[in-house]
Amino acid sequence: MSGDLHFDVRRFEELDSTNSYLLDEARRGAPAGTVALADHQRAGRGRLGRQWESPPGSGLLCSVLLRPTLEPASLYLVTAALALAAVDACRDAAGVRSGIKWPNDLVVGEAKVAGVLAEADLTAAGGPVGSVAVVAGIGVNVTWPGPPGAGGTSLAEAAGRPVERDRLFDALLSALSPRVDALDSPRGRAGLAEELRGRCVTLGRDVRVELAGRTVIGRASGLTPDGHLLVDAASGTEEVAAGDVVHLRRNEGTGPDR
Ligand code: BT5
Repeated sequence: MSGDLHFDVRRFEELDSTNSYLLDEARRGAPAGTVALADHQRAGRGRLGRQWESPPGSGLLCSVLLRPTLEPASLYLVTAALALAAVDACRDAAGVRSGIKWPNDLVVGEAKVAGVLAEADLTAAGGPVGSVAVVAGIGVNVTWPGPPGAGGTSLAEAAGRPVERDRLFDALLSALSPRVDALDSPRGRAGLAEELRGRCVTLGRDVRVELAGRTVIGRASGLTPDGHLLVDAASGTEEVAAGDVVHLRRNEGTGPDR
């Protein structure tokens, strides 16, 4: 992908999911930079078949098709690029300070204000040789704080004032553009990884991670070059490739303060 990515924005009142729409378009050869924006999704999705809920008009729901030349181990940087752009956009368009909760949430304090879902299609042709089609989607709660019990918040709630969705969207694309360019060079990727470390609020926290069949509790101490979370547990350092993380309060599940 070259340094002059052009965003072609397609706006919809309703789609099943902006991610599934763009994955279909990717298979038909749509170019990098194609963007889908929807007021409402009938079947917005999160990771592992979970749902992303957002009443019509209440959130920013969009996805971007990228075709970076990346090793599979670096694909997490696509999620990082969009999440980092969203942190900037929340600051620039709403004055809200957010951070990235590993692996794919934007949080304000402990409350989830957005979620990112990047999906690759290794078979979709149409990009440069060696490139992979990746659809990166984000749902940002603008006026609705998310489903009851999910621990979410909205940008308007966090800002204490109304937030314009279009302004947020423009800020997101502006902040995304240089990070998309960064994906294609080793130096750019190193920069993104570094930036992610700086914005990842999970690092340094005591966490509980639910894995298939077991729970890891310890202090999140770092990210590996392929984006896995390192957790210093009583039994040694664990490398977590994927999972749901809970940030623990002090004294909750890890014994005395360290
Ligand atoms: C995510 O998944 O957080 C990724 C969400 C990505 C959504 C965008 S919207 C545009 C694009 N098109 C799509 O179809 N998807 C992307 P995960 O980490 O699995 O979190 C999902 C969980 O978050 C759910 O199981 C709920 O508990 C919770 N949740 C659902 N809707 C929420 C909301 N609006 N605010 C806060 N939490 C929510």
